Amino acid sequence: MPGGVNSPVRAFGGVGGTPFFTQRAKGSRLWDVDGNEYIDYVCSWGPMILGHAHPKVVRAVQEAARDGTSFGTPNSREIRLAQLVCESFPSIQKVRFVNSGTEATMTAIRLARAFTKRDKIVKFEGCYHGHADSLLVKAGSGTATFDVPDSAGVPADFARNTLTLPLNDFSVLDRVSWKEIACAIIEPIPANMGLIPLKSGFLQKLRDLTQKNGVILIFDEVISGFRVARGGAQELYGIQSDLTTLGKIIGGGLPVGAFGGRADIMDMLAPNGPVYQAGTLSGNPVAMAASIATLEELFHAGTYKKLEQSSSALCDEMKKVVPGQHARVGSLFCTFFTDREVIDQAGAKRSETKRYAKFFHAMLERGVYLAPSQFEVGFMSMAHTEADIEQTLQAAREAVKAL
Ligand code: KE4
Repeated sequence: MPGGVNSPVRAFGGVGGTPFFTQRAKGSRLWDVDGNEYIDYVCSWGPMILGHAHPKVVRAVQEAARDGTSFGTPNSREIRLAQLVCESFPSIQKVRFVNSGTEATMTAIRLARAFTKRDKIVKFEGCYHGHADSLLVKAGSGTATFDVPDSAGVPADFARNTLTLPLNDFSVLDRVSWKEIACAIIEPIPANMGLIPLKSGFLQKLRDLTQKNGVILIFDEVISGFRVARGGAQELYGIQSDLTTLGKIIGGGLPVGAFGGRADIMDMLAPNGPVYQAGTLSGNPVAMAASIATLEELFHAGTYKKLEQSSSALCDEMKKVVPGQHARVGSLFCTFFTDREVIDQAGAKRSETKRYAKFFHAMLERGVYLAPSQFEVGFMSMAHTEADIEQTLQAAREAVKAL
């Protein structure tokens, strides 16, 4: 396997050293094949908001698997999950399930291009939306310029249709020829360059400009969906997108992505309309069972309040212990190892990633697993206890002293 991994960030390239191999996980803990135990703040990059191996999820998966793991036909669990998604996100009138966040964003863009008959799309520097070709591009000079591929193998004329704008820059938004743009896709809570909340008013301005110019607004809520609120960032900020992409939590640890939104756009999708999209394992009963069990457990009253309490308990103390720029939105958090405010990717890149790497390893040695990259975020789960938080803070005090 190239790099010994099936996803690059797992190779510890951002922090150095050799990654541990996980043997099993339960609640807030991971155990590696050498028997080391860690408090886990990566939570499989977001999905494990209930904690690992939640009994209700495991039981749901076991029961579903006994009746067959994939039919390739409609099944009732798909309907139940679709109801849960549409009840959670008022902007989602129709939804389709896929197997990853990448499939979701890739298809949402195809739909927007078909609906508007425009080819150009807008994304924002530092926002990551999976590895579809149109989205693996980066800004030219940091203003609204046509872009260059960010990965080998992406044809230049692919990137030419993607405009990347700097985040939190209001004036650049006014310089875009929006009438040529099919869609703007954004993480409403940017969490792929560390955590950089949008400046107040930025999202509303983007909503207004896209509304006025017939541009489809896509909220990529693969991380924020079901994380910061039942209805994601659109519930938190009271701003609705035309299309929404979901992933991670929605699968409860199994491969599920989703995209949905306005019925007039979604009805362009095959078999109803001319936009093709398909998937052998989309909506398979075992993944659907994990999703339904996860969301039904997550939607119990008091869940988001508890997540908020444990996240603030950890982060309010971490601020006092670890020097740096601390950011938190709900149960998403991150510390930039820099003394300057971070409002965009350039600012994030000024962080001292070598110091972050030393802190990461000092915490790992003390049984705490943080994201193995300064440009990722931490995730709190319902399974993290006060004892976990106290152990984490004690490890941080020792790590800072050691460094
Ligand atoms: P997946 O294809 O990895 O399921 O989802 C892609 C994606 C889409 N949108 C957002 C906002 C995302 O954060 C992601 C995936 N996130 C990465 C890193 N945060 C997952 C970890 C990995 O790539 O291994």
